[in-house]
Formats: sequence, C-alpha cells, structure tokens
Amino acid sequence: MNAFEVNFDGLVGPTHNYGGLSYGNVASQSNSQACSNPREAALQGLAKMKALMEMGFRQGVLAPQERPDVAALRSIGFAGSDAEVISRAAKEAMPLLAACMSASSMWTANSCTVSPSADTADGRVHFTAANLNCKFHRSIEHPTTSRVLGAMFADTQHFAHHPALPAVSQFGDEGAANHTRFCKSYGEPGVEFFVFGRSAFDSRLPAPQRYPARQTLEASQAIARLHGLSDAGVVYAQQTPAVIDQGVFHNDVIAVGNGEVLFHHQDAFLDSDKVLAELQGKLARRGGNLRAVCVPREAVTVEDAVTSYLFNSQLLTGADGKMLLIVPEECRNNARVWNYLQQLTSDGGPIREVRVFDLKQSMQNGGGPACLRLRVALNESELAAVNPGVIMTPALYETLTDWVGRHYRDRLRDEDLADPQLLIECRTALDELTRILKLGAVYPFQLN
Ligand code: SUG
Repeated sequence: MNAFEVNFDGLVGPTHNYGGLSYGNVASQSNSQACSNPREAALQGLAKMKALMEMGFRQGVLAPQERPDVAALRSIGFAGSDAEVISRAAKEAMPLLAACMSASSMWTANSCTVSPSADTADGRVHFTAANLNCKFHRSIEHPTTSRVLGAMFADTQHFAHHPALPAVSQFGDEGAANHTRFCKSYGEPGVEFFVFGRSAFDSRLPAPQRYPARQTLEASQAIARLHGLSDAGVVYAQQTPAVIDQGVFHNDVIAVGNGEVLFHHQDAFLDSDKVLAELQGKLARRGGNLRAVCVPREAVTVEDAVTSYLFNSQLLTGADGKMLLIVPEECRNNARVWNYLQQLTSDGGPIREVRVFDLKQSMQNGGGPACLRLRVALNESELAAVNPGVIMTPALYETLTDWVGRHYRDRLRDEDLADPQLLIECRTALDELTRILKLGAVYPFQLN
C-alpha cells in the first residue's frame, strides 16, 4: 500500500509574542520584549503550508491552543473572574502571565513523537504527547495537544494515543524535535533515531554546563517502549553537550533526516562515527542505505547553524524522488551558509533544490520551518481515516487566511498581554476555528 509523509503545520495563535521565555534558545532570549505581529506570523505560516501543498506535498494543519491559559494561572494561585486573574497576574508576576499567554504550541515538532504503523508492534500509528517540562510555558501544552490530536486522529483502529510521560525532569520530552525516522520508503519498517541531551540516571554520560538539555535518554526509551518499537528499529544517540551550550536546544537545530538521508553538522552527535555506523547497519537490515551528508565546521560553524537555522529545514522527497530543502530566509542572509547550500545542490548528492521562506515572526522565537511542522507517515487507509477538516486545501487556505484577517492583531507588546479584551478575542477566534477544522470541543473554555 502507498504511504506518504504528511506535514501538519502549527497554525500560529493570536497571542504570538516575544516573552523571552526559553533560556538556552538564543533567539527567544535576544528578542525578548520585542513587538510581535501575530497576524503576520500566522500568514507567514499559512503561506508555507500553501506553497508546499501547491508543490504536491500532503499538508495538514494543527490548531493553536487556548491562550491566555486562565486555568494554569488559577492553578498557581491567581483567583477571581477570568479578567481579575489576568490583571492580578499582570500586576504581581508578569513573567507568569507571559508564560500563560505564549503561542508556543505553534512549534508542532514539539507536540508529540509519532511512530508510523510499519514500525509498531500492533500495526497502528502511535502518538505520545510531549510533556515539554523543561519550560513552564510549554509544560502546559500537552493536555490540549492530546485533545487536538485525538480529534484529528480519532480512529482507534489505526491510531493509538499515549498521554505525556511523567512530568519530572528525568522524563523531559520535547517530542519529534529530537526524533527522526529513516526508511527506504515510508510504508516499510524503518529505523527511528532518538537523540537525547542527557541521561537522568546514567551519571557516566556527559551533560551540558551552561544551558539545559531538554530531552533525556530515559524519555526516549519510554516512548520506544510505549510505541512497541523493536530494538532492530531503534538507535539512540547523544547530542554533543558543547553544542547545547552554544544554543542547540533541540537536535533539529543541528540535524534533519528523511528517507535514507541524514543531513547533519559535524558536531551534532557524540561518538558520531559509531552512531552513523549503527544507523547504517540497522537501516541496511531494513533494506535501506543510509546517506549521511555531513556539514564540516570549516564550512558552517555551530554559531552559523544556530543563527541561520540551516538544519531546522524541511527535507522533503519530491514526486521525482529528488530531495528538496525548505530553509528560512536567514540562511540566505548568511554568506557561508548560502555558499554551502549552492555547493550542496550542485554536487550531485541527494539534496537537489533549496526553497527559501520568510518565517521571521517565528524565527525570532527560535522556530524555523522544521519546528513548525509535525511529520506523520501514513498509508492510504490511515490517511483516509484522518479528520478531513485538518487537511489543507485551497479552500481551507482561503478560509483560514480570512479568519486570521478578522481575528488577529498586528502588534502585541508586553503591556497588551494584560488586556482582558485579548482573552475574549482569542476565545471568539478559537471557537470559530474548531468549527472550521471540525475538531469539536477541544479547548478548556468549550469544555467547562
Ligand atoms: O521551545 N520557543 C520555542 C521554540 C521551539 C522550537 N522548536 C524546535 N526546535 N523544534 C522553545 O524554545 C519562545 C517563546 C518566547 O520566548 O516567547 C519559545 O518557546
């Protein structure tokens, strides 16, 4: 049966702002308190979805979350009416209000980890919502993520959903941002590659000194168990701790893979040769042939990778079997990176084409093309079982563009976050969105 990769992009929510909430994510820290433009952010994301759809890729959309998260503010002691909760938080603890306002669920690569049915013991597609417990503003995402995923992939014959792992740092899990799947073709058993930043229990493994390592080995192992993956189809690798300390807060800031290709920086993994040999061996036993494209540090430094987001690109297989890299505009603005890309696409290797997108609103918070999408490999009958309301079409693109135009502000600053009107605007917009995407009731304000 035919199988495909479907990219589900996060629709940027109406409260997109620069809260400076992610220590260790250089862009988030350096753009803290800048004025954001939620409308432009959402339109930039939609433009990418439309372009990929027009190029013939299967494209879906993942709904944003209810923000401000009034329930989260109540859980930490702010009381009264919804408006009072917000104004008290604004007066007493602005960083907590900012956290409960963040539109960070737009980076759907962090929403969950997905294992396609060809890899799992029960032959279903498995999803584990990410607990994202390294950052408060992200740790509040997973209950709604689970409800939204449940509404998109509801058919229990094809889809299995696991709740987030225990909410402690030993099981820190950031979803698909640290997970890549290699395969000969999407419908055949592949090798799932889990990259972790530290181990919670094995003190022999090194850890970064400056910035947090968000993903643990133990979280990755738990997901492999939950999804019923076989040892023959799994490889674990540790990220080089020094690159985390330079701002590589997820593996997808320094490597991307698709099909048989791994595009990675020379400094991405500890014991790189061993990791590549294990991947090569396991993929070969699945009938595939790993093609690792290693970018040397002489050509592109880790700092270049962090500022340009070269590796936070989408690596896609076109209808002709050739690979295409979707990169952010920031890659064109870095001469070393841009030169490297010219060379890469002309040297006869697997990556033949580069397409550039303006995603500046998201990039300023450390979210590039790859962060904005969740990859789900599906065969034809699984694709037919997905809620059709979330599959991108020209008509849905028009509807969502119009919806953004009617509901989103074009500037948002710190002081605007305290505006009680923003809560009303967001709920009105999201209520309409659940009807557009045919999700049913998924938001707390719809459930109470
Ligand atoms: O978790 N930024 C996100 C960016 C996530 C990028 N995702 C991947 N690489 N897959 C994060 O650090 C910043 C929010 C703020 O500062 O307002 C933020 O959450």
